Amino acid sequence: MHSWPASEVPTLPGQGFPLRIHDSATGEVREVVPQGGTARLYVCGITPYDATHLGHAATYNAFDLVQRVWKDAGHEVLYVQNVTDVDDPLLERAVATGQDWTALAERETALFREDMTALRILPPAHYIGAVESIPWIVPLVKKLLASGAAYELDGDIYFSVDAEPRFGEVSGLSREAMAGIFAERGGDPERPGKKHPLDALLWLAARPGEPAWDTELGHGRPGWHIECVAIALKYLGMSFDIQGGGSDLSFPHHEMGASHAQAATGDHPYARAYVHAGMVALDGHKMSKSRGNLVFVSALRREGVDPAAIRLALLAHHYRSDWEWQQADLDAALERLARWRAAVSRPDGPAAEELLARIRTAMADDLDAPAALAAVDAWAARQAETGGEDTGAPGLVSRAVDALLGVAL
Ligand code: 5CA
Ligand code: ZN
Repeated sequence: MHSWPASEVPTLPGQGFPLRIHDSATGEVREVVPQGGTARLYVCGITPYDATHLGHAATYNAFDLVQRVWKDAGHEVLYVQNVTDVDDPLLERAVATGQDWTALAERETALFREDMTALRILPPAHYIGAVESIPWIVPLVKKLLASGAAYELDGDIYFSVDAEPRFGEVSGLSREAMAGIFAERGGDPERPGKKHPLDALLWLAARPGEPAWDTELGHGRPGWHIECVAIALKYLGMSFDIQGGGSDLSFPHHEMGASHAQAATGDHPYARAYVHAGMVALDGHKMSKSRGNLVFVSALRREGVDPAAIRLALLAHHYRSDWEWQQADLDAALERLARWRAAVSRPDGPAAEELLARIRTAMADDLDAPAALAAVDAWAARQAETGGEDTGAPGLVSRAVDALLGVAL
């Protein structure tokens, strides 16, 4: 499916630093230096049954920063994202609201693109739906069946977690901890006949009233994890640099994805780093479509809120922290935006180059956006005092804030 338009990324003098980022698999912040110039990034996309909320926006903002740091360090970025345009929650919402599931998915995906464009989130080069990826899913599942890593149960096909000795390396969870959250996150540990309670669905035989496709695996539809694996392997191949998403995807989704891919290819690792953004909450609970405690990006935009302020509100929290959205976040961001805009309307002054270095240092250090914001704040305060001294290189700060933080001043 089509992606969304890219906002231009201004070029900056000199070069940024290599990205150091937290990898869930090792639990460490370490350098992830793309091999061969092109950085390869896969970020899990939305399940389009509801509009983009601020939790989604925070997660996509985090991985947008990854792209910006890599570009600034001189890398090309090959970025791929999926749309889970057929899955249980989408089908359930369509039935509950009397809508056609394809129309629902198309409408919400279109709204997501608009929100991403407004927030200046750089688009993926390949934006791929689950339905589109069925032709690549089928041979992958066949391969897993042939090698004994998958098995059939009443027409459905499961991945056998015992087939991949490294199962558990992404999330680092114990089997007990996994058992506790598997069911909450789409798993079916209780189903009789499974070889292991944690085995995950690769293929679902057609259920009455649900969409299904005729394939060599029978009449049915794909499971969730294999969708992302098929898309990532098609466009990025094994050992791509970063598999990204919110922390709720660490297990089972990214754990299963790594195991599916490693079992299917015999190669390791699936991704060189697994990076997870924190959860944004509202009223004491993680914002979630199922709970309905949501603030929509599109609703804020309709109220006339400048998307640059929404983005600044997100940037004020470190991408790995869990935090709760408050109106005060937006008020502070609007005030900061006004302050920065006033500051860049004057000549940059001699401290602009130093500020660029400080933003670069902060962002390359596990995407420390709050530190970058503090550096710009300090510079803006000095501007307000000195009135800005004309050093003949205007616009560096606004270009740096745009290129590295995605905020247009
Ligand atoms: N389609 C799957 C991934 S393949 C999915 O998880 N879709 S989603 O619409 O539920 O979430 C899309 C992305 O937003 C995921 O990376 C998810 O981790 C992230 N996300 C969901 N809720 C929140 C939240 N409250 N805070 C931060 N990120 C969130
Ligand atoms: Zn995914």
